[in-house]
Amino acid sequence: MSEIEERVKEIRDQAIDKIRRAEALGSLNEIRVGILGKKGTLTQVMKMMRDVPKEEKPMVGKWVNEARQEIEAQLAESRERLEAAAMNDRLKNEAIDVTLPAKKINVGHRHPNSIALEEVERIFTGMGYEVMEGPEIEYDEYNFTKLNIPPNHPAKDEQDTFYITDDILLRTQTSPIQARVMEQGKVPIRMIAPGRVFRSDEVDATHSPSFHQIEGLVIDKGITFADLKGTLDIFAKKMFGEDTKTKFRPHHFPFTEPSAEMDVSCFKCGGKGCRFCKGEGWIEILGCGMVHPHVLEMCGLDPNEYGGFAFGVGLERIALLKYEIDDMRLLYENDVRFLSQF
Ligand code: 2NL
Repeated sequence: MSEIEERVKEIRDQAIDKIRRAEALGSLNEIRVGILGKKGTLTQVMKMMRDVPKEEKPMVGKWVNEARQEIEAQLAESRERLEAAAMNDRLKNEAIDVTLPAKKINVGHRHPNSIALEEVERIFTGMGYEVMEGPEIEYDEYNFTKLNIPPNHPAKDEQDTFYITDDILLRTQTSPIQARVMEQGKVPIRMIAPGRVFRSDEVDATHSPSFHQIEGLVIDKGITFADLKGTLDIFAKKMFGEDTKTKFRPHHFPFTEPSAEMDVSCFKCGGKGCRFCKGEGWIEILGCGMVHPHVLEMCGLDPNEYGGFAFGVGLERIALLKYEIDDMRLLYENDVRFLSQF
């Protein structure tokens, strides 16, 4: 056997052995370069062809080509084996256990205020009312003056109202929304004005410096106190149950004349008197009245031509009653364990 033939066989045997024992795709490539690359062992033999006598060249070429083919076949086989192993490893490491319970999705819960507000809105929009909003930061003029609350009125005291400047404040009621709508002069008006209001109160079970109010306003020709009573009676029945009775007690508000407070028969005991209504049989729900002629005038309407009624109800008060919550502070803590009960 010639020296070249022996060298080729030796390269081939060593190569095939190395390739068989390769344990990673990376090292397999290094082995391939070491044999078949530019400076590879088998490539070196091919370069020796220059010195081989002419008649032997075909023979040497054949040995080298055969060795090359065997090496490449072994390379392909090993590559396949290593790729399969790598894939198996990945499948094992990245396996997903589809039998594991899914992660719980926390979707939260609507706030009792929001649920109660939506109900009030549904009742009044069902009677043709529009829902209108306005700014929380208001002019003194819209919050007080146009609502017939004069400069010396106790409600205007800094003890009760958050002032930003002498004539700008945080609204203490949502009536300024209605004053703004009246001022636009598009009559008749049937609207409710829900929103956040602010009063300089200490926090306790029934007070908060920031709470929510829903006011309502109807303006047209020939509106009477009977319209007020009928409308609010329907509201009470839809909100607290069809058996609910209403009672109107005289009251005073600067922006209405006459004014009243409306009670509903206790929806727990039906009016007999219980712990819930503190033995009264009645629960106070809202304030209302016929819009004061001064208010109409200051908002640009002619009181000889137009009139109407208005009312105001505390949203928290409705929510606390409806869901039998005994402390207003619970409504502001936003503890989902509390919220998800309603
Ligand atoms: C209450 C009393 C009330 C009004 C609000 C009102 C608004 C305009 C004109 C006249 Cl623009 N009145 N609003 C009327 C009577 C009572 O609220 O105790 N709310 C919690």
